Amino acid sequence: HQHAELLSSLGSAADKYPKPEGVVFSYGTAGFRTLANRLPSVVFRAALLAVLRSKRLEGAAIGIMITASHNPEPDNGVKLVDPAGEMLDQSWEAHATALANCPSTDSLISTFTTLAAHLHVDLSKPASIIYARDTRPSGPALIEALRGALSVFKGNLKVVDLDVTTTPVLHYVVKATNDKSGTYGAPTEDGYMEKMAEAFKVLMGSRGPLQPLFVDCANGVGALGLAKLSKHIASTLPLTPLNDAIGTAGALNSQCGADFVKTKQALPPSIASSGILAQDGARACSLDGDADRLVYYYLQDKKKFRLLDGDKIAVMVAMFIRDLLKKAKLVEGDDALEVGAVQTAYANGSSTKYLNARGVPVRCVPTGVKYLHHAAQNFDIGVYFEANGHGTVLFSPSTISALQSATPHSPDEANAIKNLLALSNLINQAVGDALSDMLLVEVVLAHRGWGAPEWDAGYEDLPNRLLKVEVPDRMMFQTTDAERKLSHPAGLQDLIDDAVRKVDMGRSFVRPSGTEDCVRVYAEAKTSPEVESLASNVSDLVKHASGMTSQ
Ligand code: G16
Repeated sequence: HQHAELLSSLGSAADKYPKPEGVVFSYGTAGFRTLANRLPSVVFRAALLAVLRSKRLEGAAIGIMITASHNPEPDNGVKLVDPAGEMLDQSWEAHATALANCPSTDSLISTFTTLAAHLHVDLSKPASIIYARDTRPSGPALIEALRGALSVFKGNLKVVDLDVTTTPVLHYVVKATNDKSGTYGAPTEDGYMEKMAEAFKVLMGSRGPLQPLFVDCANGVGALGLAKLSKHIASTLPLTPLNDAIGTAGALNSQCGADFVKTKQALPPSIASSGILAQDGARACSLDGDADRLVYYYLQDKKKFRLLDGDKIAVMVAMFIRDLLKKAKLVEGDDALEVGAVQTAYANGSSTKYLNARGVPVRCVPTGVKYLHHAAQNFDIGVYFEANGHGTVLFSPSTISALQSATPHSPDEANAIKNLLALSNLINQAVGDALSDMLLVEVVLAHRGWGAPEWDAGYEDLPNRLLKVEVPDRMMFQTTDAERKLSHPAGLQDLIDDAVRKVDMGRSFVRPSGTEDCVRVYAEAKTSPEVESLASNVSDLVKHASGMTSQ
């Protein structure tokens, strides 16, 4: 009887959010992402799945984030967060896709019922949902659709609305809410800021105040997070927000933000024209639209743009942590702890070579935080960053216990252990966070006594180019070998290999984007002219294979 009532109220609620005709949805690299006006039904159905998952997991809190991160303002998206603060378990992505594509309310109800049975979900169990959105103008309407779905479950559902906040804050709150030990931190945005600020103070000790840091907020929700964080740490690290116009229509991610800087390999025009980076020792960083990506940059000799991307962050952080482990006498013998790095095919060849040469093991996985995160969990301390600035550092539970119970034999050892533990509190253990990563970078620079140029001097990036090619059907491009090779269309990989062989130190790969309707082409080579020609040749091959050109 109860179930019949539930399904009937589900039917009436779902009628308000019909699936648009002629669109096929797919749970991609970071959930569903497309034009916002296509998404109300998708958000409604994603919320249904979140409730099923929570019920299946004995009422553990599941997160729902409404964001399209780096995508243009007219887009939006929805993704689900698992109880440990990680991305939705991959085996459930297909269920999200199935619900999203049901053509009618009837088929939605029957798919929902089938899924509940197949997944052994007891619908009478309690559930708990935590949700948030970024600053996109389309957010409130999508939140309405989300609430429409949650309203179906009435009293048996606990709901926390975090309102407008960053993606990493949502992940943190989900993790902290489900943390039975009660040691991870208070499950609120304030709790998160306090936890980070406290760890930052321990790590900085008597260092600072530092020179002000310019922070490009991509005109997105990071501006709000930055202002909150700033209250806690401004006396040590003064932060100057740039591109923080969250209320200006069309401004989000436009000509600014981490994706713009990384892809264009240039300053946001607003920063270039302001001249602020010509000051002595000036450094700046860019967040993306939901503040989970970070890249740094500065002007060499006050003129030349130099990018310090996710690879540069990974290398600096991995070497810093390894040095702390050495100081703590934890790199040899039975107690040895290993630092490893996880990258994707986009990692600059020079960064991989640098890490390999210094004995840091490196694994390559497909694009997407979900893949990097899981691979990083196989190391005692796993440093994972995508070149585009997504990343974090994971400390395994046994590493934390080993650090907590280690007996130092000197003040230096004690200090190193204290700093390693503080790092595990500073760095978001659920997902990469631009703000947490920014504090991490500043801590390492302060400990090393470096400015941006000294950090940059570690290795020289191979010239590289990332292009987008809009094709009629991006799904005809299928990859293998952690996206480094194409398996389909047949024969295309051989042509790419031929193009690569024509340039010195060449490398190139092609993959369909999981967040935008395009194919991405990456190329690197010894010189800029060679990389430009390689990228353009491979793009031409892609267009030809798509039937867009005749030769
Ligand atoms: C998302 C994912 C990232 C990925 C990026 C681009 O980032 O979380 O792991 O690198 O999309 O993916 P693709 O090349 O498949 O479009 P964000 O910042 O947009 O959430």
